[in-house]
Amino acid sequence: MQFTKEYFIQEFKKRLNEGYAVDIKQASNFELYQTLASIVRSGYNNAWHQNIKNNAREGNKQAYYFSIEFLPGRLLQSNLLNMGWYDTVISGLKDLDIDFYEVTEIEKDMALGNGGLGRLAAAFMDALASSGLPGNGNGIRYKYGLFKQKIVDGYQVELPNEWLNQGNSWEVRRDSKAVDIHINATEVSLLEKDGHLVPVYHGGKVIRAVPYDVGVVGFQNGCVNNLRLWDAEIPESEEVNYRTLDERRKIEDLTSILYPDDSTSEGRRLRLLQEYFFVSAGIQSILKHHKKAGHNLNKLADYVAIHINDTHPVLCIPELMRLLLDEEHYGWDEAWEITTQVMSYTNHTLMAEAMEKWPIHYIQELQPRIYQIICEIERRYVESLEKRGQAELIPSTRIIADNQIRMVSLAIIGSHSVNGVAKLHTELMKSQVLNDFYRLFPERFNNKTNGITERRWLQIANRELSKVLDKTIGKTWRYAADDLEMLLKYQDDEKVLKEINHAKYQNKVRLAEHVKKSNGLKISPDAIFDVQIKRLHEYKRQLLNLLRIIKLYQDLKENPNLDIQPRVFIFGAKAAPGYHEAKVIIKCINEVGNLINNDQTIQDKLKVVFIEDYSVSLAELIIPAADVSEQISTATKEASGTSNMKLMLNGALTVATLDGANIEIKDQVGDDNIFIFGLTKDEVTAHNQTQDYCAWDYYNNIPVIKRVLDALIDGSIPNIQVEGRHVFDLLTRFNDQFFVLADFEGYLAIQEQVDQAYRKPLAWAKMSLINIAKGGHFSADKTVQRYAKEIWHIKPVVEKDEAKYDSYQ
Ligand code: CR1
Repeated sequence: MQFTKEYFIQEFKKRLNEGYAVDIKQASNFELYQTLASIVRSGYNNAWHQNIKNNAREGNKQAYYFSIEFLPGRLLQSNLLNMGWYDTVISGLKDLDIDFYEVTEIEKDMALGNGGLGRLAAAFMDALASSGLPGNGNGIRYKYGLFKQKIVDGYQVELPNEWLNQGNSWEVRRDSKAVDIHINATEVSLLEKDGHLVPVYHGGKVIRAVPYDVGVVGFQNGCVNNLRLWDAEIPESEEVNYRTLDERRKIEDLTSILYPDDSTSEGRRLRLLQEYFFVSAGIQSILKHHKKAGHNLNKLADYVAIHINDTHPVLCIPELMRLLLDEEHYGWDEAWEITTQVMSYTNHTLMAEAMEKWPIHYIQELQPRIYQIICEIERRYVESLEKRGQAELIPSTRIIADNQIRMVSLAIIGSHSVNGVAKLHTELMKSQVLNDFYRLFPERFNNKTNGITERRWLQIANRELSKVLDKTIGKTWRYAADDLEMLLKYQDDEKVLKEINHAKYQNKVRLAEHVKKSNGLKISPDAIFDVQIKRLHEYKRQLLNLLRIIKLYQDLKENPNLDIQPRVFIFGAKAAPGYHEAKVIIKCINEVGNLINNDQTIQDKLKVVFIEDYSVSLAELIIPAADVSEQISTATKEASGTSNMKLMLNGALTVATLDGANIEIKDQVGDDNIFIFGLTKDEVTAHNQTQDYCAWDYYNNIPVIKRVLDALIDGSIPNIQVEGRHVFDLLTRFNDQFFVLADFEGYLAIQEQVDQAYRKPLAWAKMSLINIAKGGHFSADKTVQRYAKEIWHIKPVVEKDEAKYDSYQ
């Protein structure tokens, strides 16, 4: 049946009454939201079901993306958009006198991720379905997503994010697909059974993993894939083994919180248990499915590709080996062959402290059999290098060293593909950090530059700009992102440039309204909106931004009539709760903000806004309103970045170091349409090698630096006696590990250019237009298509066919 407005209205009224016994006038936004979500679900359930059946029937090879984080944000709007129902629903609700956007605000963000890594995983889910590719997610259904951030007296306070309190409209619990997981055995012995040696686990516990599936709706193609998130429960048969409340709570805790740290492995034992839990559940369920479909496990790689997203799911490798050896009775060599053909791995960071290493005894306690298997992988690996005459590479690449398991080594040794997430990152991986592995297995290494869900970031987040695009270049860009390039023809068209500026202005008004409500601060949409939104990390250098703000403030105090463009500095950033320096920086940003925002003498030329609890939904509000995008990490440190891509796509101009994907953005837009500054990777590498960097020299020899740093400790910024000193010390006594001072003057100079450029609205709009036009380059659709072709060897199974979601009844 056609999904028409009339049909929608009738169905909406009917379901609202059936569900809540109210009519539209009485209904709360929550009831309206639930009703709408139920209609949407019914609209794709059939396609979802069919998709699962088709894949099984046709024996399509499928990819399984294992990730400890998924950060989809809200799903209502993107599902509607992808189903092609968006306009019909909005106009139907309007007829019923319901404000659609108010209803969407009810939905809680699905925030099961920390930052870029989790958001990328969610983008890939959308892109796989939208490309008609059979690709599924496998992760954890955390009861609390990423913590809720409050700013109290300038400090970050972490509160639980109870996103599941009112249920999740998009999930389906699938009891029949539950699997059991054995942990904490004290001993494993081998017994002969039916002519095979099988391991017998002594002691320990069994946990039941229950999947909650979320349908991932492709963009107007009828393809609905599966995101499977696991919850932990105590199986009935095991109740007696959990005698105390404490023991029961341990199982609840297992899927309770997402570790709020995307760069170091926190929480230790529980975190490792989470890793094994979702890996074992996922692999068991894949094998079950494979066998049920009647396929031989020898051919697993013809049907299944398993992707290890960063090292958190690396236990996939020994777990698959365990199942093949112990349950399926394969010999080692065959099992290893199957495993390495199936597995592939993405590295997301080269920061040494973020490379996961687990103490041997943690793994032994968790699952002794897994430990045995890792030891055997290690033994054979070492032996093979000795045989190849490459024994000198053993110490740096082996899996077990210093009583620890190195997860990166296990990932590379057990996979057929290892990729980085931007050209520079892959190059650094090959030439520096993982060079020894590269020498051993050059054919495994490849690059897959990250991408973004452009539909969400333009069509949903930036409706103002979308309208301008429709009017100017037609609507094909809505499904073919490369068509945005058609905009280039209009780069000197004054009318279009003005419309682009006007759209930006409206988005700024919207953000200003939010800031008024959330921060009680009035900001002017005429000012430059200068945005840095990302996790708070020293290498991302929010501090560099802050020092510049202090500098401008000092200049204005000296000369209140200084001719500068008014600027609003907007920050959104969460710090890992255990990351002291990051929290100190948040406090300093907020106190500098308090000082500046309340100082009448500077005539509103500067404002500093820290938007608390940065999230995907807030990003959708902030990004369309940004004029300037701050991408200022120390060269070599940011693997890729993805906010850089979202911001350029929305017409913000990038102030950037030559780091991560910034380089590829520069290659797209050309040197004239981006503001580049700072040390290059070679300069940073040289400093690190020669250890010649001396932060004190910058402080002592460059007056502007001395003046800014002194402000941190001389009381001129109130309420940061401790924090200001801490930052001062980081930048001087501890020798400024991230070269903030080295890049400071270059940063000031480039910001001066930004200030000048902003004075010419049409020239600015032209640069902005070029960024928008080139934004299509970073579509996640294209990125996953490359993974599909070059790593997973999967093919699209669904062609574009809008009508498929209309089989609505
Ligand atoms: C990187 O820091 C990258 C994302 C997604 C992050 C960021 O530059 O864009 O991954 N890495 O690839 C990360 O979270 C644990 O590592």
